[in-house]
Amino acid sequence: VFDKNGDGYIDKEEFTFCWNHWIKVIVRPVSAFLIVDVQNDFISGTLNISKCNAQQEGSEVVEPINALLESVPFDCVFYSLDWHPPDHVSFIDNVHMRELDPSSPVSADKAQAYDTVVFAGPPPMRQRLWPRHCVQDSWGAELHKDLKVVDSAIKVYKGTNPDVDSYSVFWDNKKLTETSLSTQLRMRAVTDIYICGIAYDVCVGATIADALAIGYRAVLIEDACRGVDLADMQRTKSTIINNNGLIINSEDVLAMV
Ligand code: VGL
Ligand code: ZN
Repeated sequence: VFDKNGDGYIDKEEFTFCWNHWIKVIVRPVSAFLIVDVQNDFISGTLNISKCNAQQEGSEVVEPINALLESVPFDCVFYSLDWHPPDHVSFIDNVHMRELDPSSPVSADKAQAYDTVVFAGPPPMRQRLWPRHCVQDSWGAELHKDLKVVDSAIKVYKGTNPDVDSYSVFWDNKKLTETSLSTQLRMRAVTDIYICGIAYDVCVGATIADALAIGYRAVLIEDACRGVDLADMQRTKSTIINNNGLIINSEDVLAMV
């Protein structure tokens, strides 16, 4: 690599040139673009993240995601959907359906949305409670109407087990069951996963953590993410960096084309 300024760094233009004409040819990366949970309930429905602590506007992810889908030749494109049955364990209005463990910090009668409780085991299970959201086949579970869905889209449904929540698109929170994602990625020999969507500090964060643990080159497209809680988003970012994930913006991906 050239380092034409002689300062020990190569600039973005040089890197893009090297990547396209040389590095990519040798390394032969296979890319997947994974768009996490860009669903109505998180944007303008029952779990509207603009009403949460970070007060972020979920619909703002649509524009950068559509721009990437239009210009970047990803080898495959995945859309995950939070897809809960009506009796799902994460819904605040279902908290009386299951027994709580004595160690639960809040009782069922006092529990409110966004509290964390502990359900009885074995083993006891910590669970954050959310408003009822993304119920299977409801409007709230649909992808945002302006999100481009490519012809080759591969949809991955998660959170379908009533008794276990599922933040990562790879695994449920107890690691009992894998979604179809890993098999699909292996079938296509994917090496690099570009991840974005909602919520940065919940499902996006859990998914990129699993991708890195499995050994993928994982890239978070930060300007195409919106989150629930600013402190949690900062923690998610640090975890990604500490585990050798990359954090970039959509314009950086567009500049690689
Ligand atoms: C999510 C809370 C509950 C997410 C899903 O997609 O980030 N957050 N269920
Ligand atoms: Zn959910």
